Amino acid sequence: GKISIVGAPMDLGQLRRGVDMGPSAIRYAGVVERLESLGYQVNDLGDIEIGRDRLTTDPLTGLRNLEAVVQASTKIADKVDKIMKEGSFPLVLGGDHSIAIGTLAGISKYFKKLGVIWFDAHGDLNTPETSPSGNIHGMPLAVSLGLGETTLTQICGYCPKIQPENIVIIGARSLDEGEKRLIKEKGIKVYTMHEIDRLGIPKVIEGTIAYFKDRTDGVHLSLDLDGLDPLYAPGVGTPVEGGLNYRESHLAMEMFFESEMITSAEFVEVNPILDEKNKTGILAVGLMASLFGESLL
Ligand code: DIR
Ligand code: MN
Ligand code: MN
Ligand code: MN
Repeated sequence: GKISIVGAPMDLGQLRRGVDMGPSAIRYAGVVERLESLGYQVNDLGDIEIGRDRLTTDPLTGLRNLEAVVQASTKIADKVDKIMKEGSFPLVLGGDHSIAIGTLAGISKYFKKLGVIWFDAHGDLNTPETSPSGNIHGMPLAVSLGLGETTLTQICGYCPKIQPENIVIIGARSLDEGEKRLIKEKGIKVYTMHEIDRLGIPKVIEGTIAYFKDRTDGVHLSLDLDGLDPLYAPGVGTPVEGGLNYRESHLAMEMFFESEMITSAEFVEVNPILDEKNKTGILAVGLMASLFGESLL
């Protein structure tokens, strides 16, 4: 198979500096060689250009760096669209999670019913009305559902990108009040850490795969490294205690590989400035290897 890697050095969706170096950290951890060793033809397309004009707050919506995020999202979408057209697997490296707005905009038109796995401590389901921060990285799942700021929901000229019944959130443990309301209102499937603790990760991933089986024709994996416990992924901007451990996360990736269901992926929020000797970048590459079939034997 063919994998096309694209870096999205985005840091405008939140306030911490350094997450724009995420793609470099992941490349330095050897992503290309690791995936090539599994037999893939890997094409690294380099980084998308992200505008540098920060610290603007949209007066109407309170959103930070809105203009620049809209422009970058459009570029990400165009790049991912090209990759899809060529029949290659898009693997996007973040960058903060606002890049998912562009990724999903580029991908979803290739599917009738695209499924999305949102692996994250957070729901990223805020709108300008419910956001406690004004940070767009807390909004990409809502935006993809067509909720919130129009210039974001209308990227690529169509809206919505996904349907609420085709989403599974895994690892949630820090949901804002407005996000909880939206989850209940739309009936979004969520495995919080509570369900993960009760069921165990094998049942959770089997449940996710079974849920997608008949209702989707492709599945995008959007993996925020803060879904893992900060013990294993310290290099993230908004760490939350009580996350998935190392083997649970790898097992999830291994089971997704076995399902043959995943059609695109992104790994986000790697921040080398907050990291310990690139631990989180190295972890991300290991998880990608498991997702693409690296086995223990
Ligand atoms: C919070 C944090 N829910 C917000 N979100 C984060 O600002 O909307 N998402 N960190 O990854
Ligand atoms: Mn996130
Ligand atoms: Mn998160
Ligand atoms: Mn985050």
